[in-house]
Amino acid sequence: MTGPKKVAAIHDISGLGRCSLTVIIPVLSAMGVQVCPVPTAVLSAHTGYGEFVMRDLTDYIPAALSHYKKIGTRFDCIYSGFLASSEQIDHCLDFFHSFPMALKVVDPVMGDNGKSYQTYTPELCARMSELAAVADIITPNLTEAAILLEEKYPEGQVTAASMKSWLVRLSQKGPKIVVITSVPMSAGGICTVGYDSERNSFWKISGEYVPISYSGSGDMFTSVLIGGLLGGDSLPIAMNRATSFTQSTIKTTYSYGTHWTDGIMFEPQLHRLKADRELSDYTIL
Ligand code: PXL
Repeated sequence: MTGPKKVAAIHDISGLGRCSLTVIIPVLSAMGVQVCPVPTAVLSAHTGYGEFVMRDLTDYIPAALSHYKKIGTRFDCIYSGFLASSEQIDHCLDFFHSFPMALKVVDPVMGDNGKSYQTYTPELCARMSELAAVADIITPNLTEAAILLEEKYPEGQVTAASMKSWLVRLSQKGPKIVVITSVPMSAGGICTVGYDSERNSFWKISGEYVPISYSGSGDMFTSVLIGGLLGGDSLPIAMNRATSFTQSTIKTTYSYGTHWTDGIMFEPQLHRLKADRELSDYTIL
């Protein structure tokens, strides 16, 4: 009766490289969720290209928020990701505080493979914990989890015990649910690990190792996770849905041999995210 769930997605839009809004909009739309993009920056290509042009939209975010508040917009979820300046932390906090009923999801986008992204200043990384503190759910990759905890990035494989301790320590910063992606576990494979602090339950989804890390994988994972949770999935089912879709699109991409900066070739598989049943089988009376 209420129509699709509505998500305000506070992320950049990058022309080349399939990440952030160019992944989030198609993925959530395919899952029957409406995306209201709140762009943090426009880039000709994501930062992994090394050379790109960028327009910072820091001023735009509070203006858009005022507009949405003025017209009484309601969001079911606020989902933040790649930010262009440390002031945007304050703007995201304003968004979260303005819609207290919305599910607050923070993907603390800061880096990958042990390194922070080119445009991320130490101040922006340091302030990311402020967003994590007000979130219901955070979805760092292993690099971002290490930055949030001020830990060294673990080279090589990690144990289940150390990941459990990281999950608990991250949730003690505020979020009820913590999901860490791209975790090379000593038991084998690349895993997604999750913790629900209210139930004190820990989950692990195992994935196969693929020797390339494509841009936008984290955006895809968190978007499918949100689509699943808004559709009623339990946490482990949403984690499973997000891990298996991301993994299978990564494997498709790998088979074509494209460069990692091109991102995940998800277009051929997008239909798999749609509802099982087409809901257009009515007539007008
Ligand atoms: O997927 C993370 C991401 C989002 N947006 C931009 C990026 C990256 C990672 O490189 O550069 C602009």
